[in-house]
Amino acid sequence: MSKPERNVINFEDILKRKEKSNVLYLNYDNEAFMNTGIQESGGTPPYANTTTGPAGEKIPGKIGVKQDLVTPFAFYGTQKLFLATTNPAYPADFMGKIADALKSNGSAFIQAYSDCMRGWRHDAKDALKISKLATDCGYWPLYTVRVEDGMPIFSYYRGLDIEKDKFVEYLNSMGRFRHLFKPKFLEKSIDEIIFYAEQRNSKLRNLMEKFGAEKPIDFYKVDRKSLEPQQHLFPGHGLCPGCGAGMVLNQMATAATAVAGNNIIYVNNTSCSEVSTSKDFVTSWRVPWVHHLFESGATIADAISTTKKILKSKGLYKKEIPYVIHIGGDGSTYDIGFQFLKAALIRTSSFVEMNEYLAQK
Ligand SMILES: Cc1ncc(C[n+]2csc(CCOP(=O)(O)OP(=O)(O)O)c2C)c(N)n1
Repeated sequence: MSKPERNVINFEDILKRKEKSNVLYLNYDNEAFMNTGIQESGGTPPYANTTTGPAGEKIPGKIGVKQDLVTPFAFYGTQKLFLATTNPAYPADFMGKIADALKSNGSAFIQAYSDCMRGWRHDAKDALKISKLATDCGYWPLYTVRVEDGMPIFSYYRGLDIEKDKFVEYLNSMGRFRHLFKPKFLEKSIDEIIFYAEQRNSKLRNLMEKFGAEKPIDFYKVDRKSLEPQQHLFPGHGLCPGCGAGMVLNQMATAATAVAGNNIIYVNNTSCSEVSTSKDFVTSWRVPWVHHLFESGATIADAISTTKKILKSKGLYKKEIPYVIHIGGDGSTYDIGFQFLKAALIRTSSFVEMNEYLAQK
């Protein structure tokens, strides 16, 4: 079989594109409702220990699967959509995808792996090592779906192969899975977690075969030394040391600064990223930022973007339409805010695009 071809995407070339997203919805997935005390969410992996699904004699942690959030969005019939998974341990891929998403018409949804040393129970210094292992062992594959004229096109960067030794090392590196290793080695439970990841990856491979891009491997080329430091957040924040959400926000803002300068508005659901950047009425944000409800931030992001376009089409708004990024944790994305997110995503990647007055031209 011939080697799959690489689609090399230069960061500089993305910046030159005329296209522009309506809203980029960014989920940072730390796999539980963290800021309220590590409660299980739809993003929690099987057998992980949380405060609402505590591992003990009765149950071995979460009973249930980690839901697939990204691929179903490809089949809602939207017209123009950019979907991707990212991991801040792979910054070129991460920042390339943020820029690509912001510079694609329609809307975008990105799900970012987001380590949580407190909730996952490991030392802060291990955050990056664990994040990298997540993709390298096949737990967190990095892939992209570009919906063009209603049809999904799948591509990937890495992480589609399960490496069993690395997978076991990954699980063993976090206290949330310690009960699978001590006092007894629960091989069957560990194998089950790996089996669910294998199933998910095999579904992805099938989708790539059916709906694959001509050059299936996306490779973002980013000259990181030439990138300006991000301008959207002040250095101070109240996140935990080594917090994955901090890495996510930093890389997101670096790419977004390169694309948008300061012409950007952020909407932030209640979450760690929100409470830690708006402490005691002092905001860490240097650009317009709106905190909205846990459930309805996505609707607000859509409303801001669409309202600006309506005003512009009526000649009542003279400036350039701002970029809009909506940020939510997994609790608000998988669970409580899901219906709002789904509806906003479909509106901004279908109805807005089908409206000749509002579509990005
Ligand atoms: C409807 C509703 N239910 C519960 C809450 C309380 N609450 C605020 S943030 C939060 C957890 C958020 O979890 P997640 O979205 O995963 O973000 P993280 O804290 O992990 O960053 C909860 C339960 C709320 N604000 N609104």
